[in-house]
Amino acid sequence: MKNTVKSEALFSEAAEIIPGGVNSPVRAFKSVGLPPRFIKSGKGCRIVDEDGNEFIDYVGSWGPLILGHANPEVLEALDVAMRNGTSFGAPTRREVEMARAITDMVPSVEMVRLVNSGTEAAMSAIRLARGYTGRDTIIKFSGCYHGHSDSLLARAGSGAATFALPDSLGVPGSVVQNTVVVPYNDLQAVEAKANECAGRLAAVIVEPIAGNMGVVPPKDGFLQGLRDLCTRHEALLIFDEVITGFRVAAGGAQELYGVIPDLTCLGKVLGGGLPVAAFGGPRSVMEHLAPVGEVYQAGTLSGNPLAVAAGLTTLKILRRDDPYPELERKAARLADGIHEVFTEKGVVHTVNRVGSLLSVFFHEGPVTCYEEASLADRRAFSAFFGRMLDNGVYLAPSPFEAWFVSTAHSDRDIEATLEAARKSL
Ligand code: KE4
Repeated sequence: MKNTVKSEALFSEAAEIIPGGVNSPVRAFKSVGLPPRFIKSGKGCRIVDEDGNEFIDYVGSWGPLILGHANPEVLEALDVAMRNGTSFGAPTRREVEMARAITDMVPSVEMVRLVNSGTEAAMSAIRLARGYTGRDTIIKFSGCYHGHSDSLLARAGSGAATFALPDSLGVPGSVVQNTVVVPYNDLQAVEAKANECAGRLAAVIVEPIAGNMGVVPPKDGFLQGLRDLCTRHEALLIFDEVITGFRVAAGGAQELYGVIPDLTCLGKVLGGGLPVAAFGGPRSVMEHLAPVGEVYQAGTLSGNPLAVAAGLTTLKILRRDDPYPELERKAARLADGIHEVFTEKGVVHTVNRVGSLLSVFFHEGPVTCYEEASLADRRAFSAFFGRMLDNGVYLAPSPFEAWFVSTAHSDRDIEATLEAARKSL
């Protein structure tokens, strides 16, 4: 058991003045039943907590740090940018460069609007889709998370009911009655609901590779099926690529699978660890946004010069170095090694992986939707998580999250992780 004195003292002080002691619930380690570690610093693929414990980090700020912590080029870009001021509330050259980089890299994006979080990106994309189509109903998938805007905090309604139920207190039933929730990877279910909503369907929003129920890849034909369905219904297909964008390929899942959505939400890697997110698509749709069109959306710090400097440098490095083959090789080694160790120890498990995104389920599998992911053994996961922490590996503190491999994870780090897994099991 590592020394956690300072983290625990900070946690009890924080809990008096910040709800749950954290500024985002998943950080509280509630689902693993441990006090969270307060992180002091990060460098490369490693982080150090307030008690001086060092960990190999697979959270990477929940996805943004594809280049690892404190990447020297990103820090240099921030240093230069901040000396010219931190924010103007006016257009800047760098925002044009960022928009150009996004439209060059993401196949479906001709025009893009920067925002500050994935929540804003998804919320705004939904409003744009409703404004563009003049329709209200949206379809989302159980186990997919698109941030915490009201109409997306919805869970499947009971039985055959078409409308969804709120997935949080404070969300009026009236708001989510235009949201339909269906199981991921179930094309028949989507077809049936879409036919029920015919003429009222504004959009289908999907994580093209699910990352919020653990990693769940799309079944063959699922994404293309959604594409065809939306075209038939004259509804917009929205890919929430906040996790997958620039992560599984330079052009995200839409490049990897060759399926073109109408709108794309981006974030995480886009900001390189600072708050940048975005949504974009064809000019014909995006021009419905204020101040050109009638769909309102705004943000004081959208396109912030420091955040954009970090994000733009991250994108430039990804385009210059093309790290994807290396990320694939290292993440494959990690996934295969985990499979070997779990099999050696006789522990029931399934490993799902796409590129440098992976998850381990304490479940025999296959895991193709939330209903299956939720059958995994949470106690076993919690025990494994705690032992890995003791053995110097910092995993996402939830069985419904992804492990992220970065360019900063060396082969030695991967082997050390596998050794830690062997000891932990
Ligand atoms: P943010 O508002 O947290 O920046 O992004 C929301 C969001 C949108 N879309 C997808 C696919 C996402 O994964 C997220 C946020 N992901 C969570 C965990 N996977 C971030 C961690 C947290 O909530 O603290």
